[in-house]
Amino acid sequence: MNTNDYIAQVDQYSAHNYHPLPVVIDRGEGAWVWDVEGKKYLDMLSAYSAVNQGHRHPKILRALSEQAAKLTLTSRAFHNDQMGPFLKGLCDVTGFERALPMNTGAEAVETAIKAARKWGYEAKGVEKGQAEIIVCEQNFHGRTTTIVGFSSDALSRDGFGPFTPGFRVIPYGDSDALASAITPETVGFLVEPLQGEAGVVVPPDGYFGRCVEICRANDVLVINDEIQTGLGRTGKMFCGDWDGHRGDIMIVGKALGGGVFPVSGILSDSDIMDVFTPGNHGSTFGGNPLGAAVGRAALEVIQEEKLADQSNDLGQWFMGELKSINSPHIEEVRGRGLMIGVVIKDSSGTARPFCEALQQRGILAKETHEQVIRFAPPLVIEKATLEWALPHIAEVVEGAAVAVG
Ligand code: IF1
Repeated sequence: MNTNDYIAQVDQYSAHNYHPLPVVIDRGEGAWVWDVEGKKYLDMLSAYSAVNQGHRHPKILRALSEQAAKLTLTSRAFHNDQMGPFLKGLCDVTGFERALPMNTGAEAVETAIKAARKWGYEAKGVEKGQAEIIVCEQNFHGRTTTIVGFSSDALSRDGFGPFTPGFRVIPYGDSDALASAITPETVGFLVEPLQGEAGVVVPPDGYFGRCVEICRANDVLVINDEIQTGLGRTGKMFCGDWDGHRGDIMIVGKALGGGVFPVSGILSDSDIMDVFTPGNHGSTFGGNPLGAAVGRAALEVIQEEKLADQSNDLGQWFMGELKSINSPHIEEVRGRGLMIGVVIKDSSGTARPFCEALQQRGILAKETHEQVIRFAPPLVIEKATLEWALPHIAEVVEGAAVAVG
């Protein structure tokens, strides 16, 4: 079978819930992937920052195969020998007292919402059923009906109601709006310290820190969604570290699974985590030994290879190079570390044709929200690789607005 055969098969048998680039990948190594015709591509998406450590990192694969040879799943009805060491490592890295392991990011976000609500009733004294959580416009926290219910993106929410009550939406980046929105029923503020899906939206300097102070002053929990921004992506171990804060509940996922297994979770201290008691929350796979072994290796790789520093140093240089491209189509280049967005002017059409042109040159980048080309390569990428990519990116964005396919 060739590329078209695979795409036709997916077209026939899959739900049409994505519009992928017309490329069929069958191998990955580090920052590179190959298609079924053997063509090599630079991966500038990293599966939306779930492959920070690079494709098939040897240490992570070794952890996967060695654990798979012993034990993969027990459920939490029994203990296993991998979860404790994994959660200790996660608490050591994040500075929180406790962790609750889940699998996907959305599951971890839902877990954080439940924790904040229960804490609101039991610790803050909010009237049962009245808890409110503040979220931001253009948020992306996952695809469950509760989560899309507070999305401001019509595509994510239309047709999936009725939705869960108890959420209030405020503008992103405006800490005064947060202060004004808090009521006695507010139990939490759920926020991305840098918005990914919204198009790599960087808030004003100090925004996250100001929000932490406002929430602390009002007995409101900061629920910090680091699923995409965490684990080195923005040039610090966690994006909140740019403001010196990690929130009261921190949510992690994506790269925690090292690009080989879904691993997510929430971190907090005991005064919050103790709202969970035996039987009132859980999941079949959460804390499974295979994911735990992979999660330990995934964390070790990020620390041992200093991927946060690499992301910061390479990201600063790369963003500077992108900003120096003289293109009639670029509105703005923004981001932090190796989480970068190139905003295409409306007058130049959408970002999609530019991504298709990049694909022709062996670079896989994905548009987000129509106008933004997202550049988020694995953090193990070498500077020489980015130096190779830059002239290709420059030619694509300097050229005539690429014909709409
Ligand atoms: C899709 C977006 C990115 C996330 C943040 C929670 C989750 C995500 C900050 C949920 C997941 C993924 C989901 C995937 C594409 C991708 C995405 F475009 F959807 F928004 F990265 F920007 N918090 N983001 O970014 O984690 O349940 O997926 O494990 O749904 O298309 P998940």
